[in-house]
Amino acid sequence: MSFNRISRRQFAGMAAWSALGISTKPAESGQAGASKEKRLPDRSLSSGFPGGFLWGTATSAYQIEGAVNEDGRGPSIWHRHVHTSGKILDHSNADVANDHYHRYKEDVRLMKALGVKAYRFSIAWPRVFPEGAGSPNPKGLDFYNRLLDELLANDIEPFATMYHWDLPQALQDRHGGWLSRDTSKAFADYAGYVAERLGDRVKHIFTINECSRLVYLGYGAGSDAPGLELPQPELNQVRHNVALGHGLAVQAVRAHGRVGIRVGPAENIVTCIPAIETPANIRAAEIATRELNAGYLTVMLEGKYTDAFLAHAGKNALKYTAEDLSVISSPIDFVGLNVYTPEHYVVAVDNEQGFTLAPFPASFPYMGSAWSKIGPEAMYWAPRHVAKLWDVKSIYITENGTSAADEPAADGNVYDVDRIMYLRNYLIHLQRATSDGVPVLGYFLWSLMDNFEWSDGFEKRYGLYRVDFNTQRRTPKLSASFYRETIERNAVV
Ligand code: PNW
Repeated sequence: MSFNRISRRQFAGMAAWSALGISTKPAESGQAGASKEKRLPDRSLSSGFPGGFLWGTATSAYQIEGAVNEDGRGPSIWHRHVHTSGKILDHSNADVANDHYHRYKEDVRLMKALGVKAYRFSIAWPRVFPEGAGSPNPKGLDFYNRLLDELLANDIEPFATMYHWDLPQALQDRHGGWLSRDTSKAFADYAGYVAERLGDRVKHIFTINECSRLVYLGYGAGSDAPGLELPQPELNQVRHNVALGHGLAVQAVRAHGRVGIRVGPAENIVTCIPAIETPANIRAAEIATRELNAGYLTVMLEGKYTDAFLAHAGKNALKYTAEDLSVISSPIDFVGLNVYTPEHYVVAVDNEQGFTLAPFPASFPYMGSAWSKIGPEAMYWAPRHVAKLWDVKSIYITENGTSAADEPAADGNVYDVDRIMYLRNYLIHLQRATSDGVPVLGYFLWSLMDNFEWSDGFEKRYGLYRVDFNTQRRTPKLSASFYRETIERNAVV
């Protein structure tokens, strides 16, 4: 029975690919024959990416898995938030979402059809420890065992994120979530446990996804779970505890994972772009990058808070020890960067801080989400600043992508040429970075498929595959073909 269901879906998927004029053969098996060679443009080598550049897609657990009550999973703060806060745009929840928990094999086939060689996913902490700490739930971990086996059988390398915002509700109830360093410690215990059990197959681990967003939107603005609006002193402490959780998890992964396991953060750095690329503006943008990321990447990589950051915190300054700072700055193997948008255009000025942030004109262009300004240069400057400021030798772009209106055309296809425009331009800047020697090793496109977009519910679509949430049917958008071609040629197309 399940065979019939799968093959029907598979067939539907294949039909959709061919409607878009794409061969359904997996890219890597399609050895370029003579006729195929002919249609390749005559590109100079400089337009390509380095050999071995890793192409991937990304998702996160709560946004796709569904099955929130299955196999002993405990509730998360997001489960509570969507069911009680009234803050989700379309009043939806992710109880089912993409039903990936049951359809993961089909979803791995979608990846395979794109030709990606890597997949970044997150592990749901409340599946593994339903109470956040204490007794583990082997059935919850088993889902990731099945997923890993399926990925590896398809030659797709797994990159696991330990925390993509779905904190076990029990830890929120017990000690206010990240307001307490008990949560930082529980996070490290969970990360060590997972590294020990999955480390035979997962070689790359990201600790926390976007510390800055979970702190600000979850505990400051209150739009994300747990929906709190804490005053500044507490918010500072939450931020510090999250950074501490990152550092403790780095240590736990090394202590419990196999020799050679690699670990680092996945941060949405505040990207500062030199408004005009003069040496003075470039220097000013570097200074701004260091200061505006002081509570996150800067302290993780330098082991200290900057003077300006501490002065700004003033009487709200946080409580921490020298030992905390050395934990937070535990050596990492790579930096993951989520790059979506240019936060600031910087101009050098002769003031105390050495820079000014240009105001955004009302005419500045945006993509589909309220915050998503279009600034492809962010994809060049974010990794370049990180490499230059902190001498980081390995960088992954852990997320990049966009929401778009994605209306199916009369023929049923989604011709998302705006998403393609966005991706092409960001990738041109990524290519500029790699050819300048910026050590970016791989790129994970957000997202494999449309999914639950947090407080925007299902109203914003980020996928290469369109998902009909009534039927769970996945259909490739035109951008899926764009990405597949890019991967196949290892060059921007
Ligand atoms: C990321 N910004 O969030 C998250 O990691 C994903 O879970 C999410 O689905 C994706 O991007 C798309 O939103 C961000 O304001 C949210 O710059 C906001 C920003 C950046 C990233």
